[in-house]
Amino acid sequence: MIDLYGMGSPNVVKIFLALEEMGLAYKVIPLDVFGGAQFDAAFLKLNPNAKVPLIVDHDGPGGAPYTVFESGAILLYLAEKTGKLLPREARARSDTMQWMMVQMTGLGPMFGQFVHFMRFAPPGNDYALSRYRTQVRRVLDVLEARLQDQPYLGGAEYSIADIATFPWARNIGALLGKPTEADYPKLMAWVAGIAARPAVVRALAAVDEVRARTTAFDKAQPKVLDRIFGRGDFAQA
Ligand SMILES: N[C@@H](CCC(=O)N[C@@H](CS)C(=O)NCC(=O)O)C(=O)O
Repeated sequence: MIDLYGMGSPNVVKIFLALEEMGLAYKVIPLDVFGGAQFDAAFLKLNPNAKVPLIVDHDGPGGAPYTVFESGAILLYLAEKTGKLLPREARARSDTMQWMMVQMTGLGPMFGQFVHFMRFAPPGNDYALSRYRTQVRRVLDVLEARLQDQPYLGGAEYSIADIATFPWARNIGALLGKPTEADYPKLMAWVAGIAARPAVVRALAAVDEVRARTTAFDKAQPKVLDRIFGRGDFAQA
């Protein structure tokens, strides 16, 4: 059994998608990030970095419980554990990791900053909004080009590279406010194909349940938001 600590954010959605696709038994432990629960002492013992997703695998290496945080590390851990969603052949395996890292280091952080300045920052951030929107679109262009000649980001097979990217890519219409089918036809077809997978349908239903059990970002206390974003009383510079 695997405990999954999280809420409904894209980095957590990745792990729901992987657990469902791999057929692993898991229990969801809602962690109320916008209520500040990531700063509780008990959770900080599991993840000193105070973020979700996090898993505790009660049947970890050597049969002992094992804790893993960071969504990319969790995806790799689960893929190694099950032998699924990460090809064995050396080139395909490395390709898959490379495209997963494009999400981890590019699309995720750039999208995260874009959403921060769009939703959470005080007004007057035209430079930041333009910079992060441009960077998001640059990475999306790279993904669109990749999908011109490969069905999946890693190559021939559905993999953890797709799982890492889908939770962000499925929201680009809402976030970028543009006719995305025209801009990203291959990417949007890839999103639609993944959204139709039975494991993805189950995972997104489970995400809706955890979302209903945790505080929505727009209901968060100002102090909790200040702490998450390192501003106000929590600013260090
Ligand atoms: N690089 C981390 C990012 C995790 C992350 O930023 N998690 C957010 C929710 S999506 C969180 O827990 N934020 C709480 C905080 O920053 O206090 C990963 O991929 O797991």
